[in-house]
Amino acid sequence: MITVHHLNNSRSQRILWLLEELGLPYEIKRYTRDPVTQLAPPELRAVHPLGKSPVITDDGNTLAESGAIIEYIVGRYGDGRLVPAAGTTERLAYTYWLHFAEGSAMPPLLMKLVFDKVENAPMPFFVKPIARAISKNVNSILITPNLQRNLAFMEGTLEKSEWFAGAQFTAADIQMSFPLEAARGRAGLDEGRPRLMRFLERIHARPAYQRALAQGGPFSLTF
Ligand SMILES: N[C@@H](CCC(=O)N[C@@H](CS)C(=O)NCC(=O)O)C(=O)O
Repeated sequence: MITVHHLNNSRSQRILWLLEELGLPYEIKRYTRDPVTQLAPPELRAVHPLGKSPVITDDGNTLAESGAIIEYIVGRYGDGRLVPAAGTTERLAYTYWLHFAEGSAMPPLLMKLVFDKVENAPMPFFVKPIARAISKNVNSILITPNLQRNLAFMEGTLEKSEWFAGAQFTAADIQMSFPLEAARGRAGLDEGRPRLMRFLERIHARPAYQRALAQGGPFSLTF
């Protein structure tokens, strides 16, 4: 049986959702973020040296990295579900978006989170203007342009097809959900990108998404 090492309000929510979509049995071992730092507790490092979520254990295997976990579950237990057939253009798109989510979409979102925290962190009054100026610069030169380009690119993709890898819902959509939830929660994704907003509505309406929420606990990427 697959064990999902689940950190509350985190990327492991995607793995619960995938398992619910596939109707596979699993058990959850729960970990709670530090309420101040939001970091994972040290117990997660006993499962995998990096101590990040998600991690799964299954049949003697310990796997980290959402994309690798998704490939493992879909490849081993999916019976061809949630992945386009090999050799198709949809499969190429599937692989691309599976990697894009963590490789390209998440870095500017994470940078935004960090620099927003720097700007609002308690610090001596004479340091604040310097911290604000650095954060403003990084935001305007690096973070915002990359975020906006990524959002425009994703919006453009969903103008051409209903899901990221074509007409069918796939595990790449599950992987793409996290950066889009994060962009909605803390990086200004709004009705200016209607296709991305409809994507979020469609995934939220899926019964398996709802079942995964009930299993995983409150999920809100606004911090
Ligand atoms: N690229 C990795 C990122 C893993 C990651 O950063 N997970 C976050 C949760 S969303 C985490 O464990 N944060 C707590 C910490 O860094 O201590 C993946 O997709 O699995």
